[in-house]
Amino acid sequence: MPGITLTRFLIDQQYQTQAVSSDLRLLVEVVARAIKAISVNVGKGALAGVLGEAGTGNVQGEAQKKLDVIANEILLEANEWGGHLAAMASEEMDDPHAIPHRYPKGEFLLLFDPLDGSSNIDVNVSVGTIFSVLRCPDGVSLPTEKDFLQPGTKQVCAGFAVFGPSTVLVLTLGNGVHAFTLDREMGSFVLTQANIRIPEDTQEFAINMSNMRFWEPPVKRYVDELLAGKTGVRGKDFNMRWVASMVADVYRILQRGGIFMYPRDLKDPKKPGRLRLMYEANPMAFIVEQAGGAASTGRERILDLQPTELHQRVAVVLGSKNEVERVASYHSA
Ligand code: AFP
Repeated sequence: MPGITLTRFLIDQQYQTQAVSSDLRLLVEVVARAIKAISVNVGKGALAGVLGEAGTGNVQGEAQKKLDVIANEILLEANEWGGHLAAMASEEMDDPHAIPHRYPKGEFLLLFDPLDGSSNIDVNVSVGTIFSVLRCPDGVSLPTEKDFLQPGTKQVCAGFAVFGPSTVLVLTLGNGVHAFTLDREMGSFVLTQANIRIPEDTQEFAINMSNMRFWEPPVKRYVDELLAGKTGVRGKDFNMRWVASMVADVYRILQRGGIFMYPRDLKDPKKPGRLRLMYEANPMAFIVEQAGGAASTGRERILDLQPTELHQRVAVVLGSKNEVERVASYHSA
């Protein structure tokens, strides 16, 4: 029995729920096709000369990798002619990308981190793509930055791809989280997990320990308790993972539970965190909550935040519900 392809799944969703319009279905199909193209480029690695620096910088002031630029271009080109978008925004671009006048426009705003985990590209560790979908405000034909500044609760769809041993697309349309694995021979994504649930408890945490001296006291307390293991107040041992590709850490948490933390730290007091709210934290928070987990800054629910800037950063604590709630309780203690 052939597996259910992404196309079949989306058509089923469209007829079963009103949440998936034909334009939203088209959007997901187009993004999935772009993700396949990015996967091909990532998979070629050194053979295609796509490793290393691009020699340019992005709005974050970070040196861009060649694959950052390639992935960004693939997503822009794939999405600008289909008539499903009003505009796009990317980690790699200062300002929103308007749909060229020669193309029809649609009702959605697409935001993405085209290649998450760039620092892992040259060492052949899993990287990925993260995307978020909002509705364009009514009556806005030329969206500007302010039209993107909607809280995460307004997302109609979110997803990410992990380019690992297999290429997996994780998707939520607001009614559960589902994973699709790329069948490279057929060239199609096939449903491999439906209605993923994150265990409410865990014994695995993910954080960049090298920042320990910069953490705020509630985070320091929480991690010290994990490290104390069964000899401490938690009464059980914990394991640690840190891939430095959020897509890989979140995918693992969807599979077996865990807590991922990139908390506010004092390394750069001007920055409230490292990760970007609009195209990293919000889509991942939507997915994690849809899978029964929780996503907080430590002080408030990520999805409730009212954005003030397109590229603003935020502290992130997400994953197994009971652990995220414990961290939040330490912040309010
Ligand atoms: P890059 O895309 O610049 O590699 O950043 C990846 C990331 O945004 C996220 O995917 C990781 O969880 C986190 O940063 C890794 O941060 P550190 O390099 O400080 O560990």
